[in-house]
Amino acid sequence: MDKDWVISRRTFLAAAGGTLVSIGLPGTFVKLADAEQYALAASTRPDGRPRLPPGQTAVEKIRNMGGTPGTADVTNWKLRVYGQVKRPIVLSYQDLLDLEQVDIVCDIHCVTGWSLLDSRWSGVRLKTIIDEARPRADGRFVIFEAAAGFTSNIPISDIHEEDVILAHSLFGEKLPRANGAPVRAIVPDRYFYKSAKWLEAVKVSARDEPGSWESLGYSNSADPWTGQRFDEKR
Ligand SMILES: Nc1nc2c(c(=O)[nH]1)N[C@H]1C(S)=C(S)[C@@H](COP(=O)(O)O)O[C@H]1N2
Ligand SMILES: [Mo]
Repeated sequence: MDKDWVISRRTFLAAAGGTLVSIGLPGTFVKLADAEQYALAASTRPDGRPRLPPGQTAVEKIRNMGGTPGTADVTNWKLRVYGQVKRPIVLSYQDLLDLEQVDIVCDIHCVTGWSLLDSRWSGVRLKTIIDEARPRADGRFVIFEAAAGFTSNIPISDIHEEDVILAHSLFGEKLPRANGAPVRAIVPDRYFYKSAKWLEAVKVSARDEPGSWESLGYSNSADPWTGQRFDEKR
């Protein structure tokens, strides 16, 4: 097992203080060479923030962090868009493919300390889908609802980010089941626990509804650049 990973994982668990469940499964990951890590940490994004947020290590491949999958059959899959909307809709997988498709290249950051830079996802902008349902003025949050009751929450203003999408493919191939097939959310600039896999519904809500990990104490804003992985006890 990689030495840095062992250390960062131990630090992470210590920070969790035993009151929190750790996100993800123990295991190894292949990190980039040290020289590359330092170069990445020193480089900046167009918005001026460092490419590698504090405490993150860049890895070569996406990890499978577990969770409970939903249906494996795309013909059975449905996406419900409801809540504070004027026109609730239910989309089939084909409906999703018939909407405007986008390809994005982004960095993802898991709260356990790994980042996958330059990952390429394909799908539909979340904004495209929410616009179809015509959100009401008091709809201020988006709640992702996934298989087995998993949820996560983001402010509705995030939908204006071009790279917040519902993805069906990773690096040009259909998503592996473990990584959320048929469809998952991708919210690049927040810790990866916001990016619900095996998505089943998108709810527009007037109030914030902390999701599965957020309710356990993981940061509700989930901004990787603050380095703050947990919120003070709410
Ligand atoms: N439905 C569902 N989505 C989920 C999770 C989960 O347990 N269930 N885990 C989250 C967490 S903590 C992370 S880090 C990412 C992991 O995605 P990956 O397994 O594709 O790396 O999925 C997020 N989405
Ligand atoms: Mo995570």
